Parts: sequence; structure tokens; C-alpha cells
Amino acid sequence: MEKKVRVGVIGCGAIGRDHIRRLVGLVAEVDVVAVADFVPEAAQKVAAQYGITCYATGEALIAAPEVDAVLITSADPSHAGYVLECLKHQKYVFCEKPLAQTAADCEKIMQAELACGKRLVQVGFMRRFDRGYAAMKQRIAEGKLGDPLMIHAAHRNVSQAPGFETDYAITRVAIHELDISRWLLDDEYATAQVLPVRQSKATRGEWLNPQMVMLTTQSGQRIDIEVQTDGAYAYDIQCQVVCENGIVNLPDPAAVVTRTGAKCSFDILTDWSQRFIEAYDIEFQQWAQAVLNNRLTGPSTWDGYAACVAADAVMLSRKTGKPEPVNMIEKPEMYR
Ligand code: ISE
Repeated sequence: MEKKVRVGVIGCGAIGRDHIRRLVGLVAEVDVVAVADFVPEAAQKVAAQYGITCYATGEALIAAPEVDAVLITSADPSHAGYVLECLKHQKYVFCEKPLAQTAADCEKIMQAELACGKRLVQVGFMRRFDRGYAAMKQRIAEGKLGDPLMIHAAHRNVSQAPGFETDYAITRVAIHELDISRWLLDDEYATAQVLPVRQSKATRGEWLNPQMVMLTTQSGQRIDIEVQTDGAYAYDIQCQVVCENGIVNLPDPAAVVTRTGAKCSFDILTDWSQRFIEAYDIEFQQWAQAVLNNRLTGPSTWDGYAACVAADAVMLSRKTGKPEPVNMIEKPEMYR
């Protein structure tokens, strides 16, 4: 591989364009060399903007000899197929979350990656690179707070694009909490459940909102996640880990505090890509460095799988009305 990682991007929607801007402007170790999109005009426009190659299909981009690594930011249902194609070519692939639509597809990816003999896949769980979450994990690891016992979390969105569905609140939204909670607690889930809750008028009955997700871990910790996908006052992410000797809270991202008229206030963002902008930057800087070093360290196929199995159990519990087991295969050595 060259000194720089030559990256091809599949998916030129909002997140794809934002990541290309980030890679081009902030990640010195990367050259973005090619794009593709299901909508050809979308890819042609980005290719013209950056003077790079436009491929007619994602498969052609993956096979291109000048592409060392692939970034997948296409529609969720296409993720698993493109990741498998990258593995066929033994190429590094960064896949936005979710890794796949089902746990079964994640298992296929795992088998293909194991056959390659080394980690090639990283999943876009960017919160692990957020300074706030990283500081929480560090504080827990220091040990003074004792063992973590539970997590109270909230994920609040202002609105959703048309066509949003009840399950997306889990597979696209709460999936971040499903990842970050097991990362913070360093444990795997035992059960998952969704509890009925009075519905918000904001959603006009088009999908279930809010939803209350409950999980238990193998060591008996409990996690509650309030998921509001529409009509919230801001894009607000809350997380509190309750430990034996104290609690640790996710800090609000740096904001200017105003004190006036006997009030103290700061703005809360409304856009998730702004809220986690620094986390995304760090995530890609570290990924590029890891690809150059030939040793991935970020969220793995196993992490994508674990979140997916938990999401499947949450959605099943909505149908059965009871907690469902989160059954995972044995963790392969490569992901330990
Ligand atoms: C959005 O769809 C995402 O993909 C973001 O990662 C998530 O934080 C946000 O809440 C979702 O609406």
C-alpha cells in the first residue's frame, strides 16, 4: 500500500458527502479517489466537485485497483452486500452503522472476515470517539466509583425524514446506545425488552414514539434507554452510569454559557452530525492511521453483530410483550 490510503466512497447522500469533506479536509493519511452511488447523478456531482473517478456501481469501485479501502455510506439495506464484496477483494472497509439488517448477515460477514485471517472491517459507531464518552469509560476504569450497576440513557431527536418507521428507532437511532452501553460496561447483553409508554402527539401515530428500551447484561446490570425520535426540544443525548460509589454523567459538548436576567443557559444542538462532529473527525483520523499500520482497533464486526443481535431482540420483544434473550454465538478469537 502507498503512504496514503486511497479511499473509494459508496454513497453520496448527506452523510457520505460530509465524510468526504472530512476525509479531504482533515485526514492527511487519506486520498479520496473514487465515488459511486445508486443514483448516478449524485456520484457524478461529487466526482466533478473533487475531480475524482465516478464508478457506475459499488462493485466496480470495490474492484478498482486504485482503491485500497472502501467507505460505505449507502442506504442501510445495501451495507452487508458491499462489506462482503470488499472482503472478497480482501480490502479494508469502513461501514456506517448498522453493519447489516440482520444478525444472520453480520455472521456471514464475520465468517468472511475470519477467512481473510485479519480484521478488515470497522463499523461507524462514532460515539466511542466522543471525548465525553471516552472520559466516562476512563473514569469507570479508574475504579474509585466501584462496579457499574446501571445506565440511564436518553436519545432525543427533533424530527425524522418522511418514511420513518417504528423499527428504525431501534436499528438507526437506539443502535448507538446498544453499542455504547456494552462498551461502557464492558459486558454483553442477556435480555432486551421494549416497554409500552404513552405516545407523543408529535408523531401523529405514524410510528411508535417514544419507546422505552430495557436491557440486562450478563453480570446483571440494567440499562434503560428513552428513545424519542420526533418532537423533542433538541438533539439531546444523555447518559448516566450509576456505580457502587457514585455516578458518572455524559457532559454536554463544549458550549458557551450565558448568564443574564437571573438565568444561566447554553444552547443545545439540533443536528446529530454537529453534535458528534469531533467524534467523527477523530474516528476517521484513527481509522486511516490504523489502516496504514495494517492493524484495525476501532469498532469491529463483532461489535456490529452484538448491536444487531440486541436490536433484533428488542424488536421481537415489541411483538411478544416480554423480555427476549440476546443470544450470541461464541466470540471468535480474532475479536477478543
Ligand atoms: C440518525 O438517523 C443517525 O444516523 C444518527 O447517528 C443518530 O444519532 C440520530 O439520532 C438519527 O436520527
